[in-house]
Amino acid sequence: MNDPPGSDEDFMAQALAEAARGLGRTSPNPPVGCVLVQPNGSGGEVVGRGFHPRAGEPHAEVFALREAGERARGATAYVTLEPCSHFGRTPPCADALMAAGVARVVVAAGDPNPQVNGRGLERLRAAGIAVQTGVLEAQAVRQQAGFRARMLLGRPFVIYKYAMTLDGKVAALEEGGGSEANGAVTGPEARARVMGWRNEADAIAVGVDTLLTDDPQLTTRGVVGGRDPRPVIFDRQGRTPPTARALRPGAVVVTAPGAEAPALADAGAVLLPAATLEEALRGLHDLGVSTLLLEGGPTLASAFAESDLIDEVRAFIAPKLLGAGLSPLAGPLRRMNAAGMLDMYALEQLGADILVSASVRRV
Ligand code: AOF
Ligand code: ZN
Repeated sequence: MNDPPGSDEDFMAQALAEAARGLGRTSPNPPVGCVLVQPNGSGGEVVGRGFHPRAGEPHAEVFALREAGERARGATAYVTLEPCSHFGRTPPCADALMAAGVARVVVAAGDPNPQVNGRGLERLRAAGIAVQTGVLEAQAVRQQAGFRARMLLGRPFVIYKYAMTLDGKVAALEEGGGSEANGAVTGPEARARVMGWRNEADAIAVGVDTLLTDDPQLTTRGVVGGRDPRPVIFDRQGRTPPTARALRPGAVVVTAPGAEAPALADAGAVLLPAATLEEALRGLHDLGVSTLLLEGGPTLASAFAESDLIDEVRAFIAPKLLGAGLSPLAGPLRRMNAAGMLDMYALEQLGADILVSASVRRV
């Protein structure tokens, strides 16, 4: 947040921070934030803020307009997503902004929903409102990645997270390479960051081998007001023990078609038979999963990468050497695909570890 105070970027950064409060809670809707600003001599005064808390509830703009009341008249609205123009579960936000007398609307990213897709902006312009788009667009697109994948790809956005040593190993050979092994690779700051991601993801995926080795809880710990992502276990033959800690109600077990796992259904799991990873992701999409955090291990991640189903990589690098061990991907990427070429968008030090964030450019 190094944007000059009072600039469009500064207020949009505040709107993005508002939107972030809804992350992991809004699916199938996007996380959206809105800040209303009354221009004054020194850049402007924030008169209303809002975010979309969950599907079925009012949109971000409505909460911000409620807070601003009469002070919305003549204000500038900073919205992280194009205001909607359609009657969905809620009425159009473009109309609400117009009715409140907002003078200018600044938008970060367009809404790819075919019911909106530019019509919100058109409506505002037609009403004589000054409209500007593309402010902090890259950040907004990343924040809305799950929703955008839902709309544009018909599947969840997949983030592969792993932690490796300086010599590129995620676990010693005899270990499973799962989440517990990762916990041992990095320090507490990296661990806390992962908990933040779990809080923001709709679902978290592991392979059954990781589950059998580590019995991970796959919960969010140490985040104030945090919620747990939905566990998804890739387990073709239904080998998941019904007593596994991750098998809380709503957990999904992806099996091969025809695999029998009555004990897992009794334990409250949702069985999702799928012949391919694409089919599994379509099933998760239908269950309302927009962002999927892939946490292990290398065999499952390789299968995703081979099918070009990894959209982003978040890799921790710890200053340790391990010698022989497992790599983040178990097999070769036999054919070059989008997942083979990534754009690094952030590089951070967290405690003693480095975090590299890189996304796949698909369009
Ligand atoms: C906005 N502001 O805060 C959000 C928007 O069923 P509804 O009425 O909730 O509409 C959902 C659609 O509205 C969703 O697919 C997306 O296109 C847009 N979400 N729009 O102006 C918001 N959450
Ligand atoms: Zn709306």
